[in-house]
Amino acid sequence: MHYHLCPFVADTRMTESIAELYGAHHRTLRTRHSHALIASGYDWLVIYSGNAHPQFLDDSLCPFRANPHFKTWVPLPEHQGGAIVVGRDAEPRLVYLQPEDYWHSPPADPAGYWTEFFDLRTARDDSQVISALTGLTGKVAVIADDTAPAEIRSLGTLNPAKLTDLLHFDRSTKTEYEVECMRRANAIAVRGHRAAEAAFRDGASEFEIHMAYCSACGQSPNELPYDNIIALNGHGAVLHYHEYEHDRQPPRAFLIDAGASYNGYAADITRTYSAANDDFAALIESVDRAQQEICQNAQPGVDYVDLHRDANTRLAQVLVDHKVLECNAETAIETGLMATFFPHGLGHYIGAQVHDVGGHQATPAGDQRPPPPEHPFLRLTRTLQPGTVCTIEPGLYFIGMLLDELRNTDAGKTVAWKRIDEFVPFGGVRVEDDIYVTASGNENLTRAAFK
Ligand SMILES: [Mn+2]
Repeated sequence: MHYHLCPFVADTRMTESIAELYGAHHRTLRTRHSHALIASGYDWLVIYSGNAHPQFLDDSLCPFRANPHFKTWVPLPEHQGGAIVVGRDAEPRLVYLQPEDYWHSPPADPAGYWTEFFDLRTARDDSQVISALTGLTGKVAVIADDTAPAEIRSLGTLNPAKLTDLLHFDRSTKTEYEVECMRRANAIAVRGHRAAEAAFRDGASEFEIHMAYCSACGQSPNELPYDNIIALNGHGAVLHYHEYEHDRQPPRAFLIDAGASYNGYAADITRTYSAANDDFAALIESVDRAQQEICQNAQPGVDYVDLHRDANTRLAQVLVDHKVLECNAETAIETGLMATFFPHGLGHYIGAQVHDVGGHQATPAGDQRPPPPEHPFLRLTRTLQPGTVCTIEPGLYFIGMLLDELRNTDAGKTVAWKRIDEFVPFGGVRVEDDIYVTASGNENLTRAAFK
């Protein structure tokens, strides 16, 4: 068996010009940053892109992902050592690090639709980056991680919450440019998902499926927004399964949680397949139907916590319908039984980060709305607003550790344990789409890409 390289070809449906959308995006960012600087009492903000962390006792580097604040300004998700300077009312400055180096290939000259929006300064080394950032008069804030040189971290107040809270709150409303980037990321990821399903049905190993996915997307594992979950059979019960087993197994079930990136924006998609037309296939179909109904209900003005509770009830009903539970759905909710089968949140914000910031942030000032105590893993507790992009990812799992805890409890008496034994070898089901909430409803970015 051999999986062919399938080069990524731009989709002709992607007609909307990213260049045109970028201009409006840039103006929105300038307005947001200007307001945030004034409200938090700063004159300037320095955003450092970051550097790859070195490996312990080695000169090799860990995979790099740029500061999300940096890549919302510029489509340079791999640019290291550079910075952006934003003022209250000045053209943003981009300090672009282009070292003279024969060990590594230096970044190409900055080019493209976005460059005209910046006062561009090229630096050849860290000291030139530092000089291009010094001499700012007034109060300076810096957004940087610990890979930034000390001279940059000390240019002003480091990561002041008053400023970052405002920016993080704003980021939950996506610009048209950002949504289009996520549409494209979804289109790329879907190519991978199709190739992965075909490889699964051919009996490929997890490792082979992973490689087929990356080839079809045209993205290396480091370019993907997160580590693929490629789980055959019982591995689907491990929520963050990150092994890629080389041995081929008789294909029974396949859970794949895999995304793609476009200009540093993420897609996050999960699908589950059964090899045969069996009870597990029917269970997948029921979860898929419930998931699509939940997606329909992800409307502006809807409290995401309510959406999660509703999902929990729908999933309980699926377990009743498939004769896994011998009680009704209401009882399953009351007794807390669902924490065994659906032990994670319904979803999260997505954008420049796969788990985007601000999911618990109730106000621009940074007040938090924690998840309800019975749903501690819920990453998003806000009311959906037009411009929000979030995931909807209900799941049902047969997790040995959690089932063992349930087995000898009162609630466990309402579980059909023989039925559980039948499903355990299949692992679990999760179905996940990315939803763009609009003023009038929503757009399912993932289902559109699969069409
Ligand atoms: Mn997700």
